[in-house]
Amino acid sequence: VLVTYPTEGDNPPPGEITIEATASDSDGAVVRVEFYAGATYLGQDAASPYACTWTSVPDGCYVISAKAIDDEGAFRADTAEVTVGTGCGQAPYHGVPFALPTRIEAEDYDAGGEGIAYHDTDPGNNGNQYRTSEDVDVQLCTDEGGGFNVGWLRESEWLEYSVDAPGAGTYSIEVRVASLSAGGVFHIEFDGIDKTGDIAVPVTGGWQTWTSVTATAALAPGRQIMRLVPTVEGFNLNYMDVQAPTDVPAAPGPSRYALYPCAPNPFNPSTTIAYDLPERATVDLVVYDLAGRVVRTLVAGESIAAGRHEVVWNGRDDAGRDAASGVYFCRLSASGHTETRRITLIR
Ligand SMILES: [Ca+2]
Ligand SMILES: [Ca+2]
Ligand SMILES: [Ca+2]
Repeated sequence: VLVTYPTEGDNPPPGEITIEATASDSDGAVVRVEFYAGATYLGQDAASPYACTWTSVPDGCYVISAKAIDDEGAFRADTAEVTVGTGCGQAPYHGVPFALPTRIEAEDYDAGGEGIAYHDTDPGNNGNQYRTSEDVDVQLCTDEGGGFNVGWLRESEWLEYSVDAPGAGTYSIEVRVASLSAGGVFHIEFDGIDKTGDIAVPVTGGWQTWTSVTATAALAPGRQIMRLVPTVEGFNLNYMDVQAPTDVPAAPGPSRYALYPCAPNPFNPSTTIAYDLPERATVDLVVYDLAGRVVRTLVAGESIAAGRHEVVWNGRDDAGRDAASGVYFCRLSASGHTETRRITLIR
């Protein structure tokens, strides 16, 4: 059995689609052909030419299959991946965004097609390599590591890549380029903002004579779209090596002294006491009983750096004995600031 329409790479408009298939059986007869979109049964046909009308098909990406069943109940199936209308939109080529830092191969631009994941000025792939049903021009690459590169990059074209930055920071990007005689200029946008400024490509003397140019981009954390934009044509593009940021900003520290409620509370056998210091301070953290007697000294006059700190109280006194069930007070004293929290120990 063979799906004859639509076939792999076809792009029918949404609405009504008549799926066609041919089928034959060398030692018997084809009883019927069943048609599916993914796991959804669409219909069947008992006579050649085998066809099935699929109605009200929305834009999307589908795996269409035809299953031929013979007079002995045996079956064979054929499938075709089909994009209907605008397809399923922009998506990472490998299914998940590039997790930075990583190498992004130029030819692994997002799926989704012309005007969505890329813009290319001439139909078809001039290099006829790798993604041959799309318009981005990809050819074999003889740079170290081989693979493919994007060529025939024209002004006004662009390529998009879904990326995921683990944190904010200034990322260094090393871009692998080659240029026979003209050089060129490009920049890289993230979520629509030019983050690199113009990057000049030097003349390397050959379309497969490669060099690296480096730029930096201050990125926000999270998933975003990276877009490479040639503004002066004349170069080939192999990959973008995005490197880990060297200036990861420190998380902002606490702005004031604070002693947080112990957790858990009530507790048994232990509870965690957290406190904030906005600056380095001399800290005392002491547990008292209801009569005001010291039960346990957790921190005794230590100089402690700014930040969030945690101390665990295991319910024992300074002599290592289990404290009795009851209510206790935990007091933080740090550079003149004091704060007290109530804790209940249940035996
Ligand atoms: Ca093209
Ligand atoms: Ca092109
Ligand atoms: Ca490449």
